Amino acid sequence: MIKIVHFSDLHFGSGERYGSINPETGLNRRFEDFIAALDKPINFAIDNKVDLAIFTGDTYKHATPEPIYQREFAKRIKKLSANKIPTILLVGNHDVLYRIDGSDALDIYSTLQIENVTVFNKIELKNIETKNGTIQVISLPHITKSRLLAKEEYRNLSTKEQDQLMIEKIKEALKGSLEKLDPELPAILLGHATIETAQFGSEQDLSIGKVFSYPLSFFQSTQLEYVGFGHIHRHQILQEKNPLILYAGSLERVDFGEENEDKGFIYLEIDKGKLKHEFISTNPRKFITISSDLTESQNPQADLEAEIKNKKQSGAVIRLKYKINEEEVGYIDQEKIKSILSDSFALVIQSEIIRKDRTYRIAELDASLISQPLSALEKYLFDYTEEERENLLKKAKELMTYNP
Ligand SMILES: [Mn+2]
Repeated sequence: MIKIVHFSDLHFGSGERYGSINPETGLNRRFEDFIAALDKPINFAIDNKVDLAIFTGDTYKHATPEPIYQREFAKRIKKLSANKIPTILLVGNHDVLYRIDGSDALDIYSTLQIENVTVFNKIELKNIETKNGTIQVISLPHITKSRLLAKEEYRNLSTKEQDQLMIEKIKEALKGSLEKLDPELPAILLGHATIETAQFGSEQDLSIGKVFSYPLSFFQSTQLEYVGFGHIHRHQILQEKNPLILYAGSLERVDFGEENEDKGFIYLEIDKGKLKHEFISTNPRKFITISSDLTESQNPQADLEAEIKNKKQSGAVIRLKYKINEEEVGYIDQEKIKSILSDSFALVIQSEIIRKDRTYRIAELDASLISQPLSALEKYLFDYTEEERENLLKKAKELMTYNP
């Protein structure tokens, strides 16, 4: 039996707008969250002495990461290597620079030939040796046009035709790899891409890009034990068995779009013809939206406080949204609200002020009344009490006839 940990879409450097600098470490506190999230699969792999660790791409926010992001990732890869856990790094779209040199953010691990680390940056079939036997790995990293197509091949094609040509070529390459598989040994396919039937999370924010998608049928080969993908941040299972096809999902939340998505990694036990899998949560930072419509409220402050106390959780990133009538804005004590929420990890307050628009309700108040200002005023004051209206009209008359 081969034990595997599969994690994906780390994106160091993302989501930091909800973090402040920790003065003790000098690091953004959200970056510290992302590091802690990465430590979960790494430590799990070491504690459980797994046979193989897999990362399916998107290491950083960009392919030109700051040294601090590189260092913290490298430390963890070094840890796996030092514990003699074979580790696969598959190149994702955020790891690639769109340049002709074909370099990527994971290159350094193959260039330095880190022991027990294998980088996959093209479609290929490789045998990985583990302490419990050989496993065959077919890789489908993020594919760039310039790597796959010769210029003369696509020069005269539309973008759609180019994509079609690429998909055809990739299909052929995958078929070639599948045909070469040894049926006696377990086989897995690892990818970083969009599969047609997958559901997106909120990663549009991370410029997931206009990358084409593959039909699920490309991966429905019974020669495979497991198909593990990265790219889409929402963990999801696309096919339960023969083979199991899934997205591991990302390790931490980036924004409120992921409020209701759990984050984690995959633990697998593979025997030829048998497979067990489990999603293990990283217990990502909580994101909580508290919404309150106070436009009908008799006591906006009290109602808002009640709603906050009902939903708040200490240590969460809180987004407080409330809707309030313009004339009641002054009843909200912002400082008190902030102090109630002072144990939040981060706080965003968004108030929507409903302005009373009088004109739209007063149909008769039109240009014909220009020569009769007092009648116009009377109509304008339609929602005042009788007494107020008489008072105001009296004052208006006084003003109009005022003669110093
Ligand atoms: Mn990606």
